[in-house]
Amino acid sequence: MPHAERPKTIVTRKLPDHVEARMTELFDVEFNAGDVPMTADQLKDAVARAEVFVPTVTDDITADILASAGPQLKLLANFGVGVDHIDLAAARAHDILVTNTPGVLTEDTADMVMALIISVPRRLAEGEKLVRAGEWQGWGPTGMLGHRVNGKRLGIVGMGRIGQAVARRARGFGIQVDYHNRRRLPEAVEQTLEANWRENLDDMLADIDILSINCPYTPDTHHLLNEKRLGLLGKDVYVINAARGEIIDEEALTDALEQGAIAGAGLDVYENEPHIGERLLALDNVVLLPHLGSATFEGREAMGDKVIANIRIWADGHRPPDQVLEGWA
Ligand code: 8YV
Repeated sequence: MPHAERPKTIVTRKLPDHVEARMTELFDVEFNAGDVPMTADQLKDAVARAEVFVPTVTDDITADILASAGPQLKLLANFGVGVDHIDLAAARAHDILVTNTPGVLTEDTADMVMALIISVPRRLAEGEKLVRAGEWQGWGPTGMLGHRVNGKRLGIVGMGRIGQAVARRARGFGIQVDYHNRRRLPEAVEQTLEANWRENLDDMLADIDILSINCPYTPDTHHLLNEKRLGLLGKDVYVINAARGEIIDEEALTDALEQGAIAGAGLDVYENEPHIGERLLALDNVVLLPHLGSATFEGREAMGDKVIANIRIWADGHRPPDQVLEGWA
């Protein structure tokens, strides 16, 4: 059965102009022009009034927030692919569908991972800081040496869309690819990607030069890279994370970096965004980015278009194309 023709839609953050303009044409929509993340009370007020709610990664949609949902709230159309900030069981208990925006940010996120894979071993951020500080004394045969990436072995944890896009790029740079994923990829896909499945994560960690985290954050992947697993990495290994901060025990990672137990890290995500620990900020052997994975004009517009398509198709009485099911990861 079709839902309201212009469903009451509340969006928690400022979206690209094109997306907001189209939403205004189609829905009875409230935006957040100030773009300040909503407080818990504001989120509760919004879910109490909306038929469709559009959150982002900065909104913690807990069972407590959803307890305030009015019976009219039927669709949570997330702007973003990761839905770890949404209590899916609570949404289901309230009969609320959840959708996300898969596919359209794969290439941008993989580009950012690849940028970190190059930047950290080749010391791009350190070099840039040196130049800007006016401290560069000129070229020298042993100046600012880093590690070559060509010929090295990359271990990818999580071989979904983004992991596979990282593998394709890495092969272009002459990097060997191992991967750990709960499910092995079909042989034909493995062959195309030239990627080698490692059933045992710990064994893979002991064999690689660069580790890239590309799995979703779920209760199963909380602190997947903990102190013990960090201890399996060699001292020349680089750790890259553009997935979710909570997959790595950030304190243990900082210890390993401080002690020189690993060579460096490239991080786009953190355990308590936007807070980053002082110890991590003080390190030279890290590149720290502000959650930029999908931050392209093209990607964010495409994410908005997906949100709109999900709402439209749901409003017409159909199952939205990007419905997230429990056990999604
Ligand atoms: C998004 C992301 O920008 O989509 C995701 O899961 O991590 C980001 O790239 C963000 O989540 C928007 O909600």
